[in-house]
Amino acid sequence: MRRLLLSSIFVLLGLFALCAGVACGAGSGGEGRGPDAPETEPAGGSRGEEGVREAAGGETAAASEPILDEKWYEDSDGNYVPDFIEVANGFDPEKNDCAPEECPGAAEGIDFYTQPRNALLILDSSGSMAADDGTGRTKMQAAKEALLRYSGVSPVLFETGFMVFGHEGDATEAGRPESCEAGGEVLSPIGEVDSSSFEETISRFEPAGWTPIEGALNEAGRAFSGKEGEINRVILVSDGIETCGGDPVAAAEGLRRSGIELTIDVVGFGVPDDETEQLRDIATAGGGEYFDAKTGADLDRYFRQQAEALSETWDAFACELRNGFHDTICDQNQCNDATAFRIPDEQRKYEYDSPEYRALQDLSNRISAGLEERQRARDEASARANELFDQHQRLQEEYTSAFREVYGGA
Ligand SMILES: [Ca+2]
Repeated sequence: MRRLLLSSIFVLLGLFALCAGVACGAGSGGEGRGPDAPETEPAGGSRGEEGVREAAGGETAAASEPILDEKWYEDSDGNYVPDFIEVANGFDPEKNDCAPEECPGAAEGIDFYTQPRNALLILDSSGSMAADDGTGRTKMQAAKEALLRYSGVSPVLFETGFMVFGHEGDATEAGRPESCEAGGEVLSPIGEVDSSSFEETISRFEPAGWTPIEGALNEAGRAFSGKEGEINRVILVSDGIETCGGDPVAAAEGLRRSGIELTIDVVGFGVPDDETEQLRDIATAGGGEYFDAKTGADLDRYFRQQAEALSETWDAFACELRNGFHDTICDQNQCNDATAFRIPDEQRKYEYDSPEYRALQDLSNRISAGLEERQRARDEASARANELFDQHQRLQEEYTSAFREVYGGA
């Protein structure tokens, strides 16, 4: 449905783009742009009253009294359409009524289609993950199931990697050195997680030792080597705080400063209330968010939300497309009304080619030229949006199919 709607918007955008070049110029008293119509804006980008006064008066007005009534020169918002015409049409002359809608997240949304995207999933395999998740499964079983489902979608959205920590040694004091020194181990380098092999990957470890979060984050930095400047994210799942004496908050800060430009989201899985603070601090230091998963079902819900993130990206992007649509019609209407009706009506009061007639013609040309200039900018944006739309459609098809297979209806 969404796709259909957006396709329609693109068709409409194309139609309006066609109209824009024709309608607004053709109505200007039967004349096209005059030989002395300004081709560009006044130097210095002056678009206020002085700019219009100069334009409307033409060369003859440069050193003399304005030719037309004062109201024809009042243009508070600098779009060349006189204020009184805007008011008559229900527009606010003080501001650009055709300004784009705010689109929070649109820049990130567009980045999503134009930049390489990488994600590293990091899972705690410390001994406490053998505890019950509240539903008769171990926390590890619940975590593996949630990750396995997510691995069916994640590779469509990100080049995905997987790391485990706490999986060596055991949870005794004797097993601590081995567990802590092992730090994090990348079992699937970034780009190598795929739905067909991930089940085998996560069968290779079981809950074992301590919790070397700092070691894992340091290893994560190496896993992103060569991906500087791309979209990089870490999702760290842990059921407790650092127990190997490291400083994971400092490690997260270090990663943020390393030039990799990654974000670290942290999921606390069945973490006691008095232990969530450090995990929250890691997320904050990593420029990411903390999510508290009390149960395995919460954890699965979290990863499902991550899998749904493409929809949010798309919403921001669609907002940008609506802008082009809205803006075109709004601007076009203002231009048409002035150049096809108001100005020709006024011109009929004067002799053809009289100073007043020419001043009005110059104003009409200026309004049309302003619209054309804005239209050119929009055409460029529209071409760009078309390109992104194609990319989006390809990704969307793959994503929808993967999401349905894993989570059911999208
Ligand atoms: Ca105006």
